[in-house]
Order: sequence, then structure tokens, then C-alpha cells
Amino acid sequence: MAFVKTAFADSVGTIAFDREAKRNALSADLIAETMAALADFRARGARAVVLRSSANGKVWSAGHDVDELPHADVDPLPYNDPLEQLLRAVKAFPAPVIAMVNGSVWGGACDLVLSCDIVYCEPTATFAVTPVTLGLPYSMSGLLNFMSRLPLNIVKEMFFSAEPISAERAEFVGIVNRVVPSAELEEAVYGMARTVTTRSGAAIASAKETLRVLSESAPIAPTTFEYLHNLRREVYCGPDYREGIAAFLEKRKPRF
Ligand code: LCV
Repeated sequence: MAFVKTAFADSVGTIAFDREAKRNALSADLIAETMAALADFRARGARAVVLRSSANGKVWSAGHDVDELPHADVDPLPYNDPLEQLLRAVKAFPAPVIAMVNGSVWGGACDLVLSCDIVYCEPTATFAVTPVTLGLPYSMSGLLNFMSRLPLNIVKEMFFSAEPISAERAEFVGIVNRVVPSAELEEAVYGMARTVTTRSGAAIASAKETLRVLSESAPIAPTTFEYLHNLRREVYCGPDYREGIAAFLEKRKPRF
């Protein structure tokens, strides 16, 4: 594997992002390797999976690989987008996926953390969701994912400001289960993983899938879906998205 490191011991799988040069930006290649590791762990009957960064660096993940986003006039987060596929794979994995976060988390990587079942981080971790810095209309499933985890005013603060949330505040609002001193983070995460492996995997899998279905059940009429999709289409076909992507690629601040 070129972009992730994996390990499997005592029924616990580990996937560690290993693309430091691009701050673990979630490219299609990195995601393909992550998905392959999840499939392998599923085949081996993993009872828990830990998702982490291989380097204890400043950045856990910089989010979607912006170089792989369309420049204009195309939905940037379609159903089959690699990152969208990864979020669904994590939520559908039949055992707990535990996020071990050190450093800053950005954009779609924040959605990935919130798609995990349990989240631990160290005290300097931060969490930011950043589509409004790109003029990007976030996906409905992504917004619902945040809504099912956080109070609406916190979701709005995160999405409207794109400002990072500190580890201390992330624990207070519920983004993370526990903030743990760096030196104890690994033991806390793998201790939880070990505990989970002593419980009924079948009962956990059914509870996880039930919670997934119920938390995603937002019945809307087809015309309502079309209305919401049109709201997004007007944005990704509009000037802000074109300017946001261009500014990122030109390494300058966007002018909205
Ligand atoms: C590609 C990157 C990236 C990157 N993609 O290092 O949530 S949504 O809707 O917005 C969704 C679509 C999404 O997730 O979009 C991506 C949102 N992510 C961000 O806005 C974070 C963008 N990155 C940064 O702010 C900085 O890179 C951080 C703060 C993560 C790290 O800063 P640092 O100074 O340590 P550099 O910025 O120098 O980045 C190192 C290399 O990684 C590339 C960046 O272009 C640079 O590449 P080169 O060395 O080739 O110039 N890089 C960083 N993030 N998301 N490439």
C-alpha cells in the first residue's frame, strides 16, 4: 500500500493514513486502499477497526483531495464520489470503527470522523468543516450526518464559519467521545477496541446497523429532494464554487 499502513491483531484492524506530503488529503487512491483494507478486515472477522494517521503530525487529514474536485458546473460530491463511498463503507462496517485523532481535521475528513462510531482525540486536535471556503454546496447526506450527531446551532456554526473547533469544545459539543493526553491516546483507543471485542459482535453489528438506518431516515418527497438538489446545483454551477476552487488551486484567498 502506498498511501495507508495497515495492521491486524487480536481481531482489531488498524488503518493509518500515510500521505504526509499532502497532509493525508483523501485522494481516490488513498481511499481505494482504505476500502480494500476494510474489505480485508471484514473477511477476517474484525471485531473493531481503528482509523488513524501514521504520523503523529500536525494534520490528521486535510480532507477531500481538492486537486480531484471538478473546477466548475459539476456536482463536486456526487453519490459515487470516492470519499462519499468511504463514508458509507465506514457506517456500514459490521463492527465499531474507532477514530484516533491527532492533529487537525479538515472538511470531508471531519465528515469521516463523524461517520466513525467512537472518536478519541488528543488535546491539540481541531475539527473544521470547510465547504464555504470553497463555495462548495455540501451533500445532503453529509449535512444529515452532522445533524444526527450535533445540535443544529453547532452544525450551523461549523458550516457557516468553517472555523476549527478545539478538542476541548469538540468534547463538550459531542464531536468526540473523549479527549485523552497524547501519551495515553493509543492505550485509550485500543483499550476500547479490546473491550468491544469481548462483547457480542452480532449484537453490536445489529445495533450499529439499526442506528445507521434510523439516523439516516429522513423521509422526503421526491419533489423535496429535487428542490434541495436544485439548491445545490445553483451553487456548484455558480460563480462562488468556480472562484473557491480557483483560489485554492492558485493558493490565494477567495473573493466571494
Ligand atoms: C489537496 C492538499 C490539501 C487538500 N487537497 O501544509 O469539506 S469540503 O466540502 O470543503 C470538501 C470538499 C473538502 O474536504 O475539501 C478540502 C477541505 N480541506 C481544506 O480546506 C484544508 C486545506 N489544507 C490546508 O488548509 C493546509 O494544507 C493544512 C492546514 C491542512 C496544512 O497546512 P500546512 O502548511 O502544514 P500545506 O498547506 O503547505 O500543504 C502541504 C501540501 O499538501 C497539499 C498542499 O497543496 C501542499 O501541496 P504542495 O506541497 O504540492 O504545494 N494539500 C493540503 N491540503 N485538501 N492537496
